Amino acid sequence: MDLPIQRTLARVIRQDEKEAQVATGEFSELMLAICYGIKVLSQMVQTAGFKGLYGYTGETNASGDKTQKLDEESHVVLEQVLGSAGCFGHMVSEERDEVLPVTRGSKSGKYVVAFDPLDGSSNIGTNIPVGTIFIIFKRLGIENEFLRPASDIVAAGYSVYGAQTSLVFCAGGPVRGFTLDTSLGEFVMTEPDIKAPESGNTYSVNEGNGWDWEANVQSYVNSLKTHERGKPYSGRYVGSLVADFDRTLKKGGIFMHPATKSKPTGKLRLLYEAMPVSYIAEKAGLLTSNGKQSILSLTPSSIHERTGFIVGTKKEMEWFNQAMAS
Ligand code: AHM
Ligand code: MG
Repeated sequence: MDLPIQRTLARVIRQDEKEAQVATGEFSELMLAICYGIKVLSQMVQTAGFKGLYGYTGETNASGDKTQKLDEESHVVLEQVLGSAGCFGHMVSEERDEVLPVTRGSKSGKYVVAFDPLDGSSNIGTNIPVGTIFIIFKRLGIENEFLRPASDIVAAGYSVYGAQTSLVFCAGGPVRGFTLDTSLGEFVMTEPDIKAPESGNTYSVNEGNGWDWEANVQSYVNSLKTHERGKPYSGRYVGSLVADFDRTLKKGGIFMHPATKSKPTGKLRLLYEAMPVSYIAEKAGLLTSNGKQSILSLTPSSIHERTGFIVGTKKEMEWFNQAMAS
């Protein structure tokens, strides 16, 4: 019997930190705190139906979306778990307008974290995957702690609460994939070094917005659905970034949530949605874009800034970039 103690999350994180020769133990603490929060959220998502956690709170969040009870509860869990971990000096959440100071920790945290506590809100209550996204920077003690270039990212990751709870993260080294063993409450590494394929056969976009796309986006998507580029692509769209991204990472193809004529700044949030998944994407060999340039070449100018977001395997992204240039 293969008992995977060497592949439990705590072991992998500590080993990675040792190998990176920056072993202060602090980074391990921080990742373990995030993973604990993700386990709590996984349990919460699974039991939300009979705990009365579906429905709206009556409030609107920083991005102008109607807040659902599960969005709010997920924020509260992460604020509490990460705030008391002692690693984080400040936090940003999709569910709060302002940067959150951390007052609970006993030490002054050396890192800052931004997160989308529950991504895919429109799918809550329908048994379709949702997830959590996070991005971590070193704390500099400057005023705009979160308006930083991608070169400052220390780690980023996301979880998917679906048929299984999975966690994918990268802390500068390989992109690691873990699966939650619910019987033990332990994340076990199932993919030590995720590498995206070079191409795929699915395209993923909310076609309900097609009327509002720029002409070059329209003709690019049409080209994937016809024989123009070979065999027509299959459509796959979940409507939860974490799930659509996870499929693109592992099976290839292209996912798009482009800016539109009526929403030229796009929908997804740069700091805690597009940037963290782009960090993982580019480490695993995918390419990203906001429609003009790569996501990792952008620096957020405000914490809730929106962006068009396109990510995909090399072949499909080269075609996309050619279509945008024409
Ligand atoms: P959320 O953070 O409020 O859940 O919004 C982000 C979500 C993403 O998960 C997903 O890619 C996108 O919104 C779907 O948008 P749409 O419903 O417009 O297709
Ligand atoms: Mg989101």
